[in-house]
Amino acid sequence: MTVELERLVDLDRYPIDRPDDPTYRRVVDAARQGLRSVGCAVIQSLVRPEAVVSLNDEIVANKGTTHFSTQSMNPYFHTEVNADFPERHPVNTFSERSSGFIPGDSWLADGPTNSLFRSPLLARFIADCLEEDELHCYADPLAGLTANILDPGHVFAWHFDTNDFAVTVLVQESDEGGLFEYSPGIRSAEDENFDGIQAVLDGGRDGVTTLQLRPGDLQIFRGRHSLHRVTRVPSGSRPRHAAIFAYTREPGVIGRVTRTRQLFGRVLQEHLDAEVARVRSDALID
Ligand SMILES: O=C(O)CCC(=O)C(=O)O
Ligand SMILES: [Fe+2]
Repeated sequence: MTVELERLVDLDRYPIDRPDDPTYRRVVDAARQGLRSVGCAVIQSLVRPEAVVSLNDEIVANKGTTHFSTQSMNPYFHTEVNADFPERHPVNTFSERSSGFIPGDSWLADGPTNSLFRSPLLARFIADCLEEDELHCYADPLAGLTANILDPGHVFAWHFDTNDFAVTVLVQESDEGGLFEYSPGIRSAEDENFDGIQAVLDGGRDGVTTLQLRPGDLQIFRGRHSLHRVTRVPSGSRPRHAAIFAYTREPGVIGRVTRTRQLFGRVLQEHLDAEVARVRSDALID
């Protein structure tokens, strides 16, 4: 028995089960506005406070399965110098990513986190916000449903996502730091904008926004074109926990072997098989 949606989501405030309700339209219109203008929408307190506690309990229970890793990476998740590019260039600018991911195969099939992620009503609502006909849960068995764990001292470097959209629920905020920052639409499928990216990597704040997120907020984010990071959680702070729900336009999309190993420390047979016949949606360097 999965957890019922009404126990997880405040359906009076957010009637995602009733798309004809005027409130539904208002919420979707506001989200579309945010996504069109800055590639980001926050649905505040979508998750009920009691459910936030359940989600956090589940994260704490699964925390032992977290794959923590520290690496120095460029915004494209590469860790090696590329001699085809100059030294001072985003491809050759590396910074620290130190966080951990609870992998997709850790969650109970019918626990609160999976129940929310796999709710067809939530997927339709998110598709509506993104002006997509339909969205599918990212089929990657490890990266589809994850939690990003930033323990004290951790930081998540500036990067672009390789999946089209990400949906995040902040479950536990850190006492300090752990802030989500982004530079909306800094690149596009046609323009890598390496100069603009380099400026942000060098500490420039032009075009950079810090998001005010509270536990229970649902964030819909187009991370393919918007450079983003999570700032360092200082030592002595509570850890930052965020559940990450990944969706794709096409069904059956699986992540790359190298990237999967980087984030989870292992791959499954599905990843090896998918490497042969992979679905790609654009020609960006990664
Ligand atoms: O933890 C977050 O809020 C987002 C982290 C992130 O950008 C990612 O996992 O790609
Ligand atoms: Fe990201």
